[in-house]
Amino acid sequence: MKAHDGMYIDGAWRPAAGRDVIDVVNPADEQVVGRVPAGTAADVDTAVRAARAALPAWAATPPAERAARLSALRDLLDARRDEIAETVTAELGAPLKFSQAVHAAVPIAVAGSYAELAATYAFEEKVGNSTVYQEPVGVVGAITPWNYPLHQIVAKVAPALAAGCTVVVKPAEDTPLVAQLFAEAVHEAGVPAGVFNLVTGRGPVAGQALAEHPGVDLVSFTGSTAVGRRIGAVAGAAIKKVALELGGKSANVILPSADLATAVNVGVANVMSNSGQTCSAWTRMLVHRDQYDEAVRLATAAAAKYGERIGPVVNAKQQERVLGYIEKGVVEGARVVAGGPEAPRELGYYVSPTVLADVTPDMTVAQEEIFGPVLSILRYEDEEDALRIANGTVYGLAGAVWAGEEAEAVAFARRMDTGQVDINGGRFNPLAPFGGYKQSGVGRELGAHGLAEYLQTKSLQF
Ligand code: TXE
Repeated sequence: MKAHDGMYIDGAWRPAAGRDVIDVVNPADEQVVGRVPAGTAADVDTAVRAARAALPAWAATPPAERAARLSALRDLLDARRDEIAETVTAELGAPLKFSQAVHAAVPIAVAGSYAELAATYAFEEKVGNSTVYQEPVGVVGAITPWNYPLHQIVAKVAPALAAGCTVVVKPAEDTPLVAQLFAEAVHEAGVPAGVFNLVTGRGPVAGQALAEHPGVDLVSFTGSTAVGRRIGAVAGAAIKKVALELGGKSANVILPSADLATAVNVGVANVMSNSGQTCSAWTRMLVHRDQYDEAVRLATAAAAKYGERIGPVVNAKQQERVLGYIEKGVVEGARVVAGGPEAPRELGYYVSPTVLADVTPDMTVAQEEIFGPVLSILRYEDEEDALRIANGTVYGLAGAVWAGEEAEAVAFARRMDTGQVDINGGRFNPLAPFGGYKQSGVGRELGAHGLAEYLQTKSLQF
């Protein structure tokens, strides 16, 4: 794969300050597919200075012009969608079809949505005898994970640019190649030098330096709860703004009136998608006790179909972690009805699509984020019990409710402590705000709510 051996800073590819490099490995066959520089605090500092210098002019650029750059960016990503899909497949191991349909298509849609929002958003409004302005927060430090590598970058950069902010991105170590491709597209789109900067590197070095840099006004982070907590603490101490999109343990609540087979099949597909590496995945399926055995039978059959179809997990560490969780589930009394804790292949970091039955709410597999193709099926007695179980984790990112009548599902969803719920399957909406209740995070991404994270409010009274 094509890889740059420098950092994209201030409108050009520049040599890294240090010599450390990161080998990018395809988790499907363990082959090295590229090599990028591992940035240090010095690279981060250069990038943040470039972003600061570019801020006044970009913040003063009319929203229509910012929209035009985003529109050009959307079109450039669209023109390179095959290359995006191939790159994500090479560094994440995702099947090519999935990379095309999701890893390439979703960020293009999100970039398009922000091109429109930048042009139409009310950056100025009258409230009584005041004029209220929405102004850019300033320099954004964006730290992104590997699970949806391009989407995670676009979901931060597009609203930040729409708002008039300038950005430094530190992408995940495992997936820096598509980040470099994105930097090329930003450049070709005519975004002025310094408005967008990319520093590849390791989390505890480059990521930490970015989060701690005094020239950064807002840290937008997506990743593990442990690192998010740390970033939140650093930002809190500096009274810096922060947006955190962290883990999830979302419930898929199948009410007795639902079409059981559809709910189970879609539920299994949701968890296996991207090999389970989705923070919003419906990893806990909640089924009424009278339908429990049938649901387990349906889920077992559904999981069997994914055997050869899903990709690996991202690296050896994640594979070990996911298999360890399955083992722990067994030790704590869960019953494996599909897959299991053995690695299915010699080569590549694969995990078998796994379904655990007889899972109870207190088990580790029902409480902690596994981030692999592992579904836990839990039994509930009645609706109140289902709600208690659904709300009974520290997380609150997403979820699903299935019922015969939409109104019944909506009434249940309104009582869930979670940021996003799909009703009878739902459909992806790039304008719908996405983010967590409780320990799933702070702030929202996507749509107008995502744009608002990058704005601060000023009022003038007359
Ligand atoms: O995450 P990290 P990891 C969850 C998921 C997964 C677990 C571990 O449960 O199993 O996290 O994944 C950067 N200062 N999610 O270890 O380390 C890092 O370089 C600043 C959920 O890969 O949090 C990368 O760019 N930055 C999730 C980013 O943080 C630091 C997506 C995320 O990596 C840093 C991914 C530090 N000290 C994992 N340490 C979601 N919410 O979607 C690391 N980073």
